[in-house]
Amino acid sequence: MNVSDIRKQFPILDQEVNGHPLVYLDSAATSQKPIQVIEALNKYYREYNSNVHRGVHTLGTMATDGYEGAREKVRKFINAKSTEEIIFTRGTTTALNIVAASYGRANLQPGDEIVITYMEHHSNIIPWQQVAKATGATLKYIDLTEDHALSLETVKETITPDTKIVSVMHVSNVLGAINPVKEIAKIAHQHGAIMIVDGAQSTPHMKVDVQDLDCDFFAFSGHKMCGPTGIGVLYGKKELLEKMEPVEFGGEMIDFVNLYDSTWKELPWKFEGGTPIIAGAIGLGAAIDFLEEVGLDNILAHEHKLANYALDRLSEVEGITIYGPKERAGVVTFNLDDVHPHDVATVLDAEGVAVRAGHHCAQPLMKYLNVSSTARASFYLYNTEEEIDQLVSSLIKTKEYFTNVF
Ligand code: 7TS
Repeated sequence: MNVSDIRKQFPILDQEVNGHPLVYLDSAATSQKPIQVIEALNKYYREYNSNVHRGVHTLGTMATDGYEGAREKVRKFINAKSTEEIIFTRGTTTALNIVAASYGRANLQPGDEIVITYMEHHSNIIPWQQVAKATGATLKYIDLTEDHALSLETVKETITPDTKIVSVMHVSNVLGAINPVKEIAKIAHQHGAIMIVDGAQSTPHMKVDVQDLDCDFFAFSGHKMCGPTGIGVLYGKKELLEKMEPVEFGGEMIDFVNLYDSTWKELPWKFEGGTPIIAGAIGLGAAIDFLEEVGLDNILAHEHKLANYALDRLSEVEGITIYGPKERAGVVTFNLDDVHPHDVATVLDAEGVAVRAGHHCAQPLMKYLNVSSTARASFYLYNTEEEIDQLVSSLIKTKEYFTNVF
């Protein structure tokens, strides 16, 4: 993989921020977009913008082909059996909310358990809190190991015959931990529970095969994998989706509408009420083409190298605490002694280095780690070791600045 060729395909990277070359280390929040994706959106709006599934006119047919063609690209990308199992949503958050609101409310009752982990993103916590409150089910957390990973022993201790739903992130957006979701799915199924995977941080970086994982639902966002904002995917096994009620009602998702009741379209459209996210889906299709051309195995290997390099180099910074396991995806979360993470991010920004500071939408994890917030550098296929060197030298400056001034 030639990173300098890849960088040329991301026009946004070629700029200065605050008088320094931009070092973008915030791809876990959202990735940058290659020309191919920008061009696909441009082409759609310039040449065949139209609504889908209704008109018989030429542009309408082209838009429908683009939208449904993107669904097939997604199906292949995650190796689902059928496009009936691919529902376009606004993102991971919406996808997880659909499962909680539809499957959760219909299948849970008092005494049932929902099992998640302490490292989850808010979008894989709050929908379950809400469904637990509505149904009387109990929400339980799988504990973490000393180095902030999951152990299958603890998973086995937490999941019981009362567990009906297990929902776990594939890769942590804070710790970089890569969770053994295939093994967890096996344990969930042995207890008669379903397995949901939050794939927001895995699909951009590694090959995902939903049949191999044998998960029942899998959620992800386009904007973290070189695609546009506002598009994401809910994969669900057909036999489960068929039994579920839609959560949004209106145009597009109906078959017949009578005065007092209506019937729904077949899968996947019954879950896609209203004019769908046409441009977003077409952009996501272009992002998938791009990622497959580069090769997900190459992307993973590159990020693995960057993560190891970053762990080595960052450990040279005096007073740094790094969170998460050694074996990790391209995410490094840290704190510098006595310097607030927002101050770290502000000083780094003055040097052109973009990192995220805050609770990373994981307040229960922050509490677990006994911190209020952290700084986080996250890497993608376009990042380089030189950028990590820049991060480290800017951090050393930050540390010196705050040691001298305060
Ligand atoms: N799950 C995980 C693991 C995430 O990292 C995120 C977003 C989401 C769900 C929600 O995705 P959305 O596209 O629906 O918003 N994570 C982050 C982050 O780490 N920084 O900003 C957004």
